[in-house]
Amino acid sequence: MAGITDTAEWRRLEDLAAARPSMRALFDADPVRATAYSLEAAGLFLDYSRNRITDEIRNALIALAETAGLEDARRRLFAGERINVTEGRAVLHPALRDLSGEGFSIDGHDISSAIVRECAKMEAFVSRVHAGELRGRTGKPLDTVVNIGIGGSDLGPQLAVEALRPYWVAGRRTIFVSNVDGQHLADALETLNPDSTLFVISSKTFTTQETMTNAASARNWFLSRGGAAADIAKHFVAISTNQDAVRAFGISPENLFAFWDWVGGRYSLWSAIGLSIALQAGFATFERMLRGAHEMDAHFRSAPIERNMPIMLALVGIWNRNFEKISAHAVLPYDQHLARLPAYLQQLDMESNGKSRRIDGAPVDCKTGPVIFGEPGTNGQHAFYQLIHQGTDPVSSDFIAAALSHAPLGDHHEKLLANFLAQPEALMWGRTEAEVRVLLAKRGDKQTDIDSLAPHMAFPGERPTSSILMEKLTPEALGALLALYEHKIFCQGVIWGINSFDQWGVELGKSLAASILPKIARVGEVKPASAGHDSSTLALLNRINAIRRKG
Ligand code: G6Q
Repeated sequence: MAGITDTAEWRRLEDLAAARPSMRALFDADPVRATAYSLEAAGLFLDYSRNRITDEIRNALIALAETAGLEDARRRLFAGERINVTEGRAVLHPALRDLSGEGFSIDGHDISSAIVRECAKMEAFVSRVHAGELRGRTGKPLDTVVNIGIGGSDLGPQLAVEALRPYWVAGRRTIFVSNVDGQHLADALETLNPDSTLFVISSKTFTTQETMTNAASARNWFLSRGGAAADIAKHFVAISTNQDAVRAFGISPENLFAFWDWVGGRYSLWSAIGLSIALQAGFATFERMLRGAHEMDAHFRSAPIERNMPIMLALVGIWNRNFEKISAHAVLPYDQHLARLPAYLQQLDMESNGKSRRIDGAPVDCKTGPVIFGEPGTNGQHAFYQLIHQGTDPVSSDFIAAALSHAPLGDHHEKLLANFLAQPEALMWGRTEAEVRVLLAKRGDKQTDIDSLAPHMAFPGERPTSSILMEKLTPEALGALLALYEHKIFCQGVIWGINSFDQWGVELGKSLAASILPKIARVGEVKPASAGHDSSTLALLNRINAIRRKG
């Protein structure tokens, strides 16, 4: 099967890239460029004008998407076809946010009614906890939730809980425990009262080592603090697709919230995995987030390519990755409540598109997903932005902000927004050495100082950025933003010809440590020298065991 790089559209883009004008030139030539290169959808505004894209390049990118069969792939996704071919699964997270409860099926079997049923179960549970109808073993209200999960069963709920802080139900708190490092759970347990804590064990498979270890330790802690086995039902619930494993853990079916194999882990915050979100911010808030995502789904499904926000964001990414040859992409939310967005998108993007095989098993013929990193603005400005401005490898970036703040404190938000606007401008225009010399002369520097400083203070510019603006970080805006990125990543996967929905690298991680675990000594235990590993692993293992022997 021919790859995407064999197409005339790809070659055309390579030709266009070789002669692409600078951004400075594009902005100088067109005073309304920002209008022509921006879009609005589902309460979000996207300005992608600060990329080295001309009308011709944009048309060629659209042609590339058409050649790659993007519209048909989108249809197949929403039709519930088993597009995750290596796992034989459909990919229907959009069905979870269709509150009308209609229209989604797999192989002719309706799935929407099961979604509606599970949603109603979640809603009833959340309202009974909030009303104090469901209480702990001693009759105390359950005011604290500990979400035990990892990866997709942790990052999404954690991001949303933080992002929705202004909507929190008074008097409630949620703690996330993910790492198998016992310190993570121990730190959380230190702050907990077992009588008022609800443990939410979130695991699609209910076999993940970290989650099962943390869940078992949490249960032991609960039992050692006066809880009886019969009290487990009041303090532990599970969210999983694996009913048998949940039952074997000791959680009854009434306390199990189900989801399905067609919900990928990193796309699961819209399912019952969002229970922690609803418990912290209210079910109505959770529903508003679903509604925002649904609005983006509806836009993605129907808007023509050139007006389609996820597709255009994907095409800009393809341009930067494959034709500008940029291998790192920064996610820069100018919003403290979106502090976990970079980590969330790191998983969503790198786990989905960090692939080097095409769907048909052949090696890919082009670069795929970039390295994603980021921190909230303005913090990042005082740290890694230096490399984005003046490093040897160009980096592309997404700047994200809300025009209105939930915390209108003094002039903080104006200052935040000023930075949100200033950085992309500086990254694009840069500053020539001649401009620096004028600046330094104006401030009265000596000629010798000007000569030595000017090269250091010059910036190359031409660093591509896209800006995403929302009115306010509402549940709807959050939902739309996350759905925007989900669809963007899907579109890029289609163009690169890869399966964005499997994760064999993660599966490897899940099995690798298992063979080494029995060889690690418990503190004070003498373990004979181990074999069967390379000399590096062996030396480290023996050193670890020697230290642990001494205790
Ligand atoms: C997500 C990945 C991965 C997964 C975790 C947790 O798409 O598959 O991050 O979410 O490994 O898996 P469980 O939910 O099965 O515990």
